[in-house]
Amino acid sequence: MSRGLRITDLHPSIDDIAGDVLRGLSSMPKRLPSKYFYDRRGSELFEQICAQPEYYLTRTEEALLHAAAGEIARLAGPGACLLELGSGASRKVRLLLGPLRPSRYLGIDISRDFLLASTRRLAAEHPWLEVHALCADFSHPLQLPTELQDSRPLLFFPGSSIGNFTPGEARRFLRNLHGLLPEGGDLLIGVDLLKDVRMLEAAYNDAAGVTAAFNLNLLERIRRELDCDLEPARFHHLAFFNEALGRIEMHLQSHRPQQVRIEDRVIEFAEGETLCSEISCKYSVADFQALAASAGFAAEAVWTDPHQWFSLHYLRRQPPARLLK
Ligand code: AVI
Repeated sequence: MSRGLRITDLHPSIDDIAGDVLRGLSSMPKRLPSKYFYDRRGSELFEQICAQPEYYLTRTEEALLHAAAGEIARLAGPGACLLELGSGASRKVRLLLGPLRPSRYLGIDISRDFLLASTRRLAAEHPWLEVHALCADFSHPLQLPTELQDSRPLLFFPGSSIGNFTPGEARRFLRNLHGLLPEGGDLLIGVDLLKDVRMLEAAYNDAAGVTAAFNLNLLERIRRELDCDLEPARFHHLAFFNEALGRIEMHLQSHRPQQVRIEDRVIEFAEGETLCSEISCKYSVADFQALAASAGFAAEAVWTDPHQWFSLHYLRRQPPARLLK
């Protein structure tokens, strides 16, 4: 008998999306928040990206999780409450459930339909597990459902999604997680590492064009959900490594001069002008540990693959007194 699924829905409203899009497109240089990639189609395309031969991140992190699951279970102890940020298809967490035997699982994602489908599947496949779903934009401070507030949590944030924040934003985000976790709460986080530029750029320019479709789907979503005359076909995908900032940048580049009406505003694009749709920061192990320490998390363990492509960090929340100002 499945223990069923408990759902909390805090999906962003159309007004939130319109406000964010207009703010981003009115700024110089133009940008859009990458969290809006993940409508149903975007989440499906992201799953396809993860299977592309050039996108080494997913398979490398999964191999690390597989190898480290026993040690992770030992560090977390039995009966923890496993919370997953950006749970998507809840695939990676399956590698932990057997060894960890958590008392509860909470999947947190901004993509509502995708979250509900994947947590329903997880609940049906693991009848012994209490499964919760929280649809929320976790780039804002989170509140856990009340029934989970008294359990000992292990927060799982895989995929190097922390790289989609600037280092300053990442520090603020980690501080928010520090505030969310009780004393002794732990954080298991996947972080992509700096490496050869050609390999990094290939991962965001796959030969099958899936990343390009994922990037352009952001415009498709805006065209569909907001009152506007945006034409995705007038833009193309661009991804490159910014050496100075140690990050991949994804942009959408306008083929020609154009005016786009969104709600009651007109946005002008020059020929070749780009809007930045995502950054993906890459770290060294030491730099990431220093960032985590500045947000109140101490390194308990770190695993890397033999090529040093990807890292998995087990961090322990420190008491607030040790937080650096
Ligand atoms: C979710 N995030 C960690 C992915 C990344 O690699 O930054 C999103 C992505 N964008 C293009 N490909 C994958």
